[in-house]
Amino acid sequence: MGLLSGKKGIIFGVANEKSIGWAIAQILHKEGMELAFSYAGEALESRVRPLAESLGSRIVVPCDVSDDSQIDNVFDIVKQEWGGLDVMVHSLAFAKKEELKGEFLNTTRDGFRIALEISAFSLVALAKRAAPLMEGRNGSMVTLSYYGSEKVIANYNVMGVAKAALEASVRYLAADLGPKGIRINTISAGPVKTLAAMGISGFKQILDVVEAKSPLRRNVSQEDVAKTALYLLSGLSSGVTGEIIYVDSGFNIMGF
Ligand code: NAD
Ligand code: IMJ
Repeated sequence: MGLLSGKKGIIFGVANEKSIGWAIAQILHKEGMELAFSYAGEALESRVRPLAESLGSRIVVPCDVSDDSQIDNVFDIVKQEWGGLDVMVHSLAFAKKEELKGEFLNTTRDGFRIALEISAFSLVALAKRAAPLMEGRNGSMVTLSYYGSEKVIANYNVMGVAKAALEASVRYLAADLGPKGIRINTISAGPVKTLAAMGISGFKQILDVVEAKSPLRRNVSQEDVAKTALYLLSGLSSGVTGEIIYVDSGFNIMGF
């Protein structure tokens, strides 16, 4: 019997086999959970569907989180197929690539709106639809953040502001969802080589600094993050909500 046998979960934010969301999906599946996947656009269907099917998932639905009708459609399907939901994973972010270089001072109105809408508001929009399906089932939700929400990291720019909004949203959502028996937490992950880290100037240097300076003297893997997600999404963390759990080799605790 797995830790999650008979439970149902939905994952938002798998793009390919390197995605943090995919590592989380695999560990949840290993513990017996039945999974549904959403993908961001037609172009990603051919990547995500085979991955989902390899875990025996029957529900694979398009969902661009900037479109309320696509979000409604996902949860309509989940309700129809499963009648309820135990777990939701929000593992997505987006800012225009021009915003992820140079000075934060140059952030545009549109760049700010898009980054915050896709990367932070989407959690609120998804939680609003997931919550009614989780009532009476001790539901749990997890989202992914990064240290750039609290300290200035070169080039992270408006994504740092979006992650600050995401982390604050988790606290406010935790307060609203707690009385319904639903928990929500953030994992603040160290840098990981995924699609979201591709082409980011100075990324290799950041990996090197973590390896040299973090207490564990190594970078974290998608599997390191997934193991903490399993804890947060299972009954092992039954008393934990509204928190930020760092999976960063301890990098964030260090001063000079
Ligand atoms: P990834 O590129 O594999 O995942 C990002 C996902 O966001 C993709 O699946 C993409 O399709 C999705 N997405 C983008 N715009 C979307 C939209 N409009 N609608 C729906 N989905 C959309 O990269 P990843 O590193 O696995 O990122 C997952 C999460 O982890 C993100 O929140 C990211 O900020 C966070 N994170 C990543 C790192 C890192 O170094 N890779 C570190 C800390 C936190
Ligand atoms: C992203 C940009 C700048 C510095 C960065 C990152 N560092 C790390 C990341 C140091 C670790 C990765 N990260 C934590 C993210 O949240 C990435 C989000 C992201 C990445 C892209 C790249 C491609 C694109 N838009 C993006 N939007 C968000 O066009």
